[in-house]
Amino acid sequence: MSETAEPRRACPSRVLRGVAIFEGWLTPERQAAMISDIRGVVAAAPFFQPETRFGRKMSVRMTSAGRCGWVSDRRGYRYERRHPSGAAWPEIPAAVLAVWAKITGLERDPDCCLINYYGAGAKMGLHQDRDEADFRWPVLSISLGDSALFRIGNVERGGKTESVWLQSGDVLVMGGEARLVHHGIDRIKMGSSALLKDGGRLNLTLRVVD
Ligand SMILES: O=C(O)CCC(=O)C(=O)O
Ligand SMILES: [Mn+2]
Repeated sequence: MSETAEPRRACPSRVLRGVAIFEGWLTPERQAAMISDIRGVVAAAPFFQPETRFGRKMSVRMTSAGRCGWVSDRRGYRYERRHPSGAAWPEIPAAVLAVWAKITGLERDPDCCLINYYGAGAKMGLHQDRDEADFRWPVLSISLGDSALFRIGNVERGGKTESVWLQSGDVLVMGGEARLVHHGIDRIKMGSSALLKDGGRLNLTLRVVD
């Protein structure tokens, strides 16, 4: 029997501009269990509303789990070892790490699970994820709750873009050639899912940071 060094990765149901989408990866039961895990994280590390370096409030609310968390304020974007309250970030829930391991096939766990909450009117402009040290590691994101219109551009700035609706339970991976692709969330279809009691969307973004 031959051994291969290639990790065993799962197969996406759709690939758009190199971005792999695993539609309906999480069953409704696993989504509900994950929401309760995330409630535990948020109880220890409450959501905060980040500001850009120019002092503009972002429309999403954020918190993190893991060895470090992503923050943004007038000092700029960066990873920090502690929540703005000074508390350590809670651990990344095991069920979230299991999605990373199964889909990426990697043995190394991510350092950060950024948790974004989108309420009515929240969105995220086109950007690249580039605050990490090594872009050979993929970025994996999980969608929970109301559907979101995800826009995918190019690695370079500008050019044509394409959009896809992400539904609750979908998982998306930006890796390889698509690791530095520009992406953003244009809008949320409020009320499209009953998963979150008060509506809106949670996005969990897993990254290896250093
Ligand atoms: O909400 C999403 O699906 C994307 C979030 C994102 O791109 C980020 O936090 O960097
Ligand atoms: Mn991003």
